[in-house]
Formats: sequence, structure tokens, C-alpha cells
Amino acid sequence: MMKMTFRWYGDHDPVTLDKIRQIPGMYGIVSSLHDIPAGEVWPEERIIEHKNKIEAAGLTFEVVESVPVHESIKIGAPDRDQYIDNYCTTLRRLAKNGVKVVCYNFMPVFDWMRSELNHKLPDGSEALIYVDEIAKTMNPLVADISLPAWENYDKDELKALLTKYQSVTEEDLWNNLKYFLEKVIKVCDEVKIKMAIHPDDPPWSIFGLPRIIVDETNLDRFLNLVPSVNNGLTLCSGSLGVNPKNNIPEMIRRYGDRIHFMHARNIKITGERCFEEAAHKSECGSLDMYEIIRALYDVGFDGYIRPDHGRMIWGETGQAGYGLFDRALGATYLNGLYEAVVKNNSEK
Ligand code: DNO
Repeated sequence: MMKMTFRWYGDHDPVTLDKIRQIPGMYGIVSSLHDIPAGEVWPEERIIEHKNKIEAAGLTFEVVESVPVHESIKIGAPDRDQYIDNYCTTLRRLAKNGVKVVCYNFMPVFDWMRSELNHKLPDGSEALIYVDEIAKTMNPLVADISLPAWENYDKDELKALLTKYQSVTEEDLWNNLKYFLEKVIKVCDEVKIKMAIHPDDPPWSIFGLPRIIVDETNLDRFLNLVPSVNNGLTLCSGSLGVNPKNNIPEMIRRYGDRIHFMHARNIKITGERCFEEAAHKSECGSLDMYEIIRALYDVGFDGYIRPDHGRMIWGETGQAGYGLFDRALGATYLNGLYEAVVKNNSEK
């Protein structure tokens, strides 16, 4: 039985726990301690406080998105061991407090990237979009662009970091990822935490930086770096799905029990390396959401799923991609598809 979850950004999130609990079929919250900088150990009392708040609202806290990976680890810098040790301490504390899955990514410097956050769609809603030609003209060292999931570096820090990356190739990134995983997954095997890497979004290089978690060839390679089941995936349909060569239902069938967390959203491919974030419903975009849910059912997926970025609808304002209304519609739609697939199979 898949478990429906919803991302919550903590006390500053205008989408409150009380609202989230009223979405039918909601099992739990996916959350993080966003004020703790990457690389620092999470204080246990903060983890407990977060968990208590979520549980007081009648929801579970079993998935963390994310425990961010310090850039020194991705670069393979001499101080990486300290940051890996810190990461492992945080994982132990999370496991002790009931967390089962930890989502993270290995994207150099920048997390997800779009060229526009408030693109008006014909129905009046606003969506996140990516147009490669525009993205290529953007330069975070010059212009004041900052996306919600990016760290807040000042220009000097960013410049220094990008300089360090100049000599980091894709192969280096693979080696650094393996080095990280070999230490971290050992701890996960011991404390029973499932690591779930998030694919690169979009799944191609941006600002000249290497990106490797992008397609089936590389996901195969990733899973073989450390063969433990705890070295697994966040299968994000919207991130991988913007490359038409990535067939999401096929990937679900291929990776099965290595998928611990599913980000389910639709996207509409509008050209070569161009896409809009559509409503979740299949006919609104390029992905067949029914086939995605059916594949999850067929592989016996019993992990966590969440609706992903939503459009801004009904005049809502808030954190880009993370309003209440469209994500709530998404959750309900995904639950509806799932119920239909389950019933369809039990009648046979
Ligand atoms: C976007 C999210 C990502 C994700 C991180 C995981 O909305 O899916 O920012 O949380 O990449 O570390």
C-alpha cells in the first residue's frame, strides 16, 4: 500500500499542518530543518520538536526531504570526511526518532532550476516553466536570480564555489558520490534508513556544471555503486520525465524495490529542452499518470509518494510550486488512480 505524503516547510509555511491534514487520505509529512546549513549535524531536540508538531496534527514524520549534502563532499575536498561523519550522525538521530527515508540530491551548487516561476497558462493559473534558450542566458554570478531550493550564497561565495568546480568532471562526481555512499549506506544498513537520491532537475547540465543522475544508464550505474537496498531512489516523474527518452513507468518496473519515495507530477514538453509544469492529470501534460500509478502497484510499491509542484490557482500566493490547492488536487487525483488500479486488479 503506497503512503500519501505532503511536503511541509515548517512553521513559516503558509500551508499549515491543519490544512494538510484535511486532504483526504493523507498519511504523513515530508519535511526538513531548513535553517540548518548543509554539513551541520541536526540537533536531536530539534528533530524531536519537529516530529512532535507533525504528530500532534495527526500526521506521521517518516520522510525527510532533504538532508543536504555539503559541497565539499560533492567536490571531493580534503575536509569531506568531517561532513560525511556529520551526515551519518544526523542519520542515526533521524532513525532513532522514527524516520525511515531520507531524500537528498547530488547536484553541484544548484538544486532545481526554471527560467520562469510565474508563467501564465491559458486557464489563468501560473506555472513554473523551463525554456533552454532563456536558461542559457541566465548567470547567477551577475543577475540576482535565486530559486527557492537554492542555498543563499553571496556573489563572492558563489564565485569561489564555482571556481572549485572548474576542475570537477562527471567522473569525479561519480567517484565522490561513491565515496560518500560507501560510508553512509553502512550506517543506513545498521540503523535501517533508506536513502533516496533525487534525480537532477532538469536532467542535464546547467551553468556548465556536471549533472549525473539523469537517465536510465546513469541510474543503473548509481544503484550499482553500492548494491544495498538502502541505496535507493526518489523517482521524480517530473524531473526525469522532461527528457522524452526517460520512460517513467518502465523505470518504475525496472527499479522496483529500490524506489523508496515517489514524486508524482506531470509536465508538458513544449520543445527541445523546454517544458511547463502542468496540472497532475494525464491529459494536461506529456506523462501518463495512470500508467505510472499502475506500474507502482504492479511492483508492489509500499513506499511514500507525494504530489509534486503544483500551479498557483484560485489566487493563491506562496512558495513557488508548493501552494496548497493544486497539490491537494494532485494528491486526490493520485489517490483516485490508485484506488481504481487496486479495485481493477482485485476484480480480476
Ligand atoms: C523540488 C524538489 C527538490 C528536492 C531536492 C532533494 O521541488 O523536489 O528540491 O527536494 O532536490 O534533495
